[in-house]
Amino acid sequence: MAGNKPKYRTYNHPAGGWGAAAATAKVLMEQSVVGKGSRALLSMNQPGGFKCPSCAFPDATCTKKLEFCENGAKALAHEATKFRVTRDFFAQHSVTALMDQSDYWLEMQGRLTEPMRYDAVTDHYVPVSWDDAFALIGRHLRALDDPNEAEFYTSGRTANETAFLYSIFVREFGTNNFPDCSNMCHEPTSRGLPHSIGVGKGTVILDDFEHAEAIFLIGHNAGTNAPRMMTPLVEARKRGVPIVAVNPMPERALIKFTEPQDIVQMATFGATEISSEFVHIAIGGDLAFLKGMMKALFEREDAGEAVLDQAFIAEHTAGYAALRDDIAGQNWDEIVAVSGIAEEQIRRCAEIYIRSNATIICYGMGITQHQEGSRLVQQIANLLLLKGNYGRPGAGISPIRGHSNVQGDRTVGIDEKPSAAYLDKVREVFGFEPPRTHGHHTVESIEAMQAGTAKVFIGLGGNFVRAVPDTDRAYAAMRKLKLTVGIATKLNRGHLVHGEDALILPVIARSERIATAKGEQFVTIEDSMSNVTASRGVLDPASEHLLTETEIVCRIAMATLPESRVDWARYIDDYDAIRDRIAAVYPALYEGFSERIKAPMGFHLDIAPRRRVWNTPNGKANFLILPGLHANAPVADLAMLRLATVRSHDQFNTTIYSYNDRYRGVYGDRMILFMNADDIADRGLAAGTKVGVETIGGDGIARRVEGLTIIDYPMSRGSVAGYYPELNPLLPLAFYDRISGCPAAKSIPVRIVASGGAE
Ligand SMILES: Nc1nc2c(c(=O)[nH]1)N[C@H]1C(S)=C(S)[C@@H](COP(=O)(O)OP(=O)(O)OC[C@H]3O[C@@H](n4cnc5c(=O)[nH]c(N)nc54)[C@H](O)[C@@H]3O)O[C@H]1N2
Ligand SMILES: Nc1nc2c(c(=O)[nH]1)N[C@H]1C(S)=C(S)[C@@H](COP(=O)(O)OP(=O)(O)OC[C@H]3O[C@@H](n4cnc5c(=O)[nH]c(N)nc54)[C@H](O)[C@@H]3O)O[C@H]1N2
Ligand SMILES: [Mo]
Repeated sequence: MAGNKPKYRTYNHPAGGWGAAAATAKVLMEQSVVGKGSRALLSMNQPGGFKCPSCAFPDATCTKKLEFCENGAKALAHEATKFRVTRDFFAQHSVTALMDQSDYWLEMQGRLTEPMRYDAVTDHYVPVSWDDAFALIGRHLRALDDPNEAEFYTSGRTANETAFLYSIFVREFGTNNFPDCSNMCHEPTSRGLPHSIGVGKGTVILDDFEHAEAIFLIGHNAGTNAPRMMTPLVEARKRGVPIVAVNPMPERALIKFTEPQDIVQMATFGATEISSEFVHIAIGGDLAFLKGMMKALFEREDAGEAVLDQAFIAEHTAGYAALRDDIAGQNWDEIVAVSGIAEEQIRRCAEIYIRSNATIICYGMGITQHQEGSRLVQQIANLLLLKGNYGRPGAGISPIRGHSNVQGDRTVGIDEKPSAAYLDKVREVFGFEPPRTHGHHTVESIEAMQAGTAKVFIGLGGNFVRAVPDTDRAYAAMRKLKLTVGIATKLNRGHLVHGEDALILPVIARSERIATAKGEQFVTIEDSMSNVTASRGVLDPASEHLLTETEIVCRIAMATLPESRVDWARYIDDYDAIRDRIAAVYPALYEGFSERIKAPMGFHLDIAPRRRVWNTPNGKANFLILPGLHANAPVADLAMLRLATVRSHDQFNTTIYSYNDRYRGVYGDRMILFMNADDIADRGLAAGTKVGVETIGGDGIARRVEGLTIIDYPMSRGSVAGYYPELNPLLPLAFYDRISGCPAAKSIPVRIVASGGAE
């Protein structure tokens, strides 16, 4: 535990401001990189520099002043840290002993420095040469009866060049098993939206925020998870643009924000009010809320007002009548009961939407991580279609993605369900026959491990076992494997919950220089708004023994496929050659890649709906229906609460930077249950009490987390929240969206139990 006695208090200040500046200075000091880190920060998101390793929100360099982001600085400081995990460290600590340490402690040990192999006799990781490590992987993979017995995970920090080669290697090896962090994240966007508008990506660009007349923020916490987004939001508010925030937690930055860049605001302790309308939704209530808004629109249209864009609907869409019938079948009482929002407020939100000629709807994990995540995303698409909010400045749908290159990885081939057209292209460009049967997403890969049909797991970045649902069962599944490989910058739990053989392969990080026989190389990434930009590290690698992710992928391929058709050795050194292959496989998007990437701001990938072109089977944008008002299976249990697992202000996914969550007023503790005062009182409980939480899973498996301190917090009624990944043991693996495979990490039905046992 990081220090002092836990404290919980209300945070009354605006988000951002001096608190953010102080937090940045603190993290640079903690990681002992004040000089180095500050210099590197000056190159972050600047032309000729590297892209921030934190979130995927675009930046507006060149046109705007230096962007300041506290959480980008934390990600960088932890990457540039002076601390090191060496062979001596592994000699000192057995794997069993390391398992007893917290995720925070593991992270704080610093950067991995050389390849390590698990030695079962001593239960320690021991040094291994790179050649031996690759040979071991090659041996395991070649020994499999079927290539589908291997699972190839990718986390979204991997750059386009590496991800592309990885996807080619895995397909030449013979499988489409690509569990991916995106499977747990914005997969409902990638799989749900194409049915609606023909593309699984957002349709807005940063400029659109300057033309929007209304902005909706549904189920995401921008101040913490996409802080650079606060700049366009503050600017929009200053122009008087209404902002509607829909969230079960009144997140601080959605209420009030001080821009650290704004010298006057900083000096005067001023702040901008962010949301003009805060919709305190019940967890899982968004479907009812969205349908309520649509109902209000239809009622006004029926009353003779021209609130919908009928010309757009007639020319561009299909399914309007069916949507209208579905919405007509919902009644206001139920909409109010399920959403937890008064009819009057829903109508007010509809009014904001009606008056706006250009609306952007942004959304995050509060929408996607439900059992019907994909179809929820489609309801947002419906609402926008009703007023023609595509292909017009200031309007569109804007998923706020997670990892900095999670969208790019998908674009360049990390896809367990590849299209036939893409596979044909791979065959044409590389000359091998890629497998046609679809592979595993994240949940299916765990099922395969449980069933014993998966034997090898390779993790290109990330912390798979900590990120997935049903922690206890995931650990057991992982331990059945013959080989686990973690390609990583930092030690994490995924390296400790391992197979019979295990390797840790340390890599050069985003902020570090890549020098090859062909000179200095750069990589590219695609942000949340489909901009492709170059990223050039500026720091020296954390250790002389590190390899680039690209070299690791190429050498695994060379060790596994001696007869390969692909010129792996060439790609180790020459990233332009990789980009040429990307352009050959994706000519429509990436034609002339190596030239176009030379522009200081990179280039934008075509998003057809911006031109009102719909790449759907019927050539139209489609209104799609999710019947009823519930995006989750209903549960008949009066004691039930709906749980959302969320990120604190001091973590990056499974990486814990500290035990504080400043904007929510929590210091020194992560074993927390945020709960509404009335829900606490109803159960005869009190704030500060330690309780257990148990999932109402319906499958006879007891899932329980003990020792959570109740915090009296302005949650919506019936909704509770706590931190990811500590609460992942409560998430049943079977609760996932069937369209996308995305596990539900929100809206988990739970009940409170006295710590230690009975109700
Ligand atoms: N600093 C930092 N930045 C990050 C990350 C990080 O961990 N740290 N992670 C990155 C990644 S991979 C991702 S995917 C993004 C995640 O960014 P977010 O999408 O903001 O993710 P969460 O922290 O899960 O927060 C979800 C929000 O949804 C709300 N919510 C919960 N349930 C519901 C619901 O039923 N309805 C509605 N309307 N809202 C709900 C919660 O109160 C919370 O405000 O951030 C990325 N950026
Ligand atoms: N309960 C619950 N579970 C969730 C979520 C939730 O909201 N609630 N969110 C889900 C979401 S949105 C996501 S995206 C996943 C995240 O799942 P992952 O992407 O698997 O997890 P991370 O914590 O981002 O991975 C951190 C590790 O990545 C490695 N790493 C960091 N930088 C690099 C690099 O440059 N190269 C390489 N090779 N490795 C690097 C480090 O070793 C670090 O320990 O978790 C999901 N799980
Ligand atoms: Mo994510």
